[in-house]
Amino acid sequence: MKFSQKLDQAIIDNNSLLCVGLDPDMDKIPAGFKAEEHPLFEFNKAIIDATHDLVCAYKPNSAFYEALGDFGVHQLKLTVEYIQTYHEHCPVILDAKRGDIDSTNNGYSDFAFDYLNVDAITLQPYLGSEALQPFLNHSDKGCIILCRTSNKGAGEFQDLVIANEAKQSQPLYLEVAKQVSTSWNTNNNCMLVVGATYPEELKKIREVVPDMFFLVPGIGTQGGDIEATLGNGLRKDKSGLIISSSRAILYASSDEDFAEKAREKAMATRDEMNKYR
Ligand code: OMP
Repeated sequence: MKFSQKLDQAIIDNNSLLCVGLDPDMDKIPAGFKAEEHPLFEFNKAIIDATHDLVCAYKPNSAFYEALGDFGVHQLKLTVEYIQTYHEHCPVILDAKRGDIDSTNNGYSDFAFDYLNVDAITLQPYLGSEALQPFLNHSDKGCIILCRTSNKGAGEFQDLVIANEAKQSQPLYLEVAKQVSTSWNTNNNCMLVVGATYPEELKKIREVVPDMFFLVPGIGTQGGDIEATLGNGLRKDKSGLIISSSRAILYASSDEDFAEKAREKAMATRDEMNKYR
């Protein structure tokens, strides 16, 4: 099934726009896991089992697995396999923010789509659409392009005012939004990353891109506001957002009740989102 269909179905089935970020950190997971053969995987498994009926997607960030070398990457693979075997309805987004010249991107896309078999990947747009073709050509997979990121320094380049081909001036992030939503999206498989920490920018992007899905990280630990995110980012059909939270859910408790508390936090977050839909 195409990523976009799987996503739409999960949103309906679980009545949820919440994506749980699977960013496990050996220093933060409960101490009991450290003796396990696959500690990150076992922790993820408990989180997935506790939340699979509350989410529209899972988003493992590759960094947390790569940090541990092949030991970590193996557990990323086990995590994706687990979701696809036991909770097949949940799409998996690999957060890797890849982007290089096209021949190198072949390697990155083989890793994500053939080896891991994820449904979507995050990408950075700096090298342009020509370079990203190895990802964009996968019409069944989601290509989620950084547009306005959630970090404090996001504006350093993204806010620079540039003149486009028609000699109109606008911030770089809006030009990215326009280009991705039109010329990059010939396979109808592109989405944008827009941080919840910048609701005004989110509103502007939604104005120029009324139909596209946005992946919105930054609620929870980074302080993004759920009401403003929904108010400024929802599409007319009350969908169009994948709102992601990692630490606030994964580490809702550091004790033995961590999975129960993660479920409570995920449910409260999903329900708060639905209040504003
Ligand atoms: P929490 O702050 O713990 O919810 O984690 C946020 C997750 O979203 C991390 O995996 C980040 O790498 C990712 N992220 C951002 O925080 N900001 C962005 O602008 C983009 C992403 C992302 O692409 O998901």
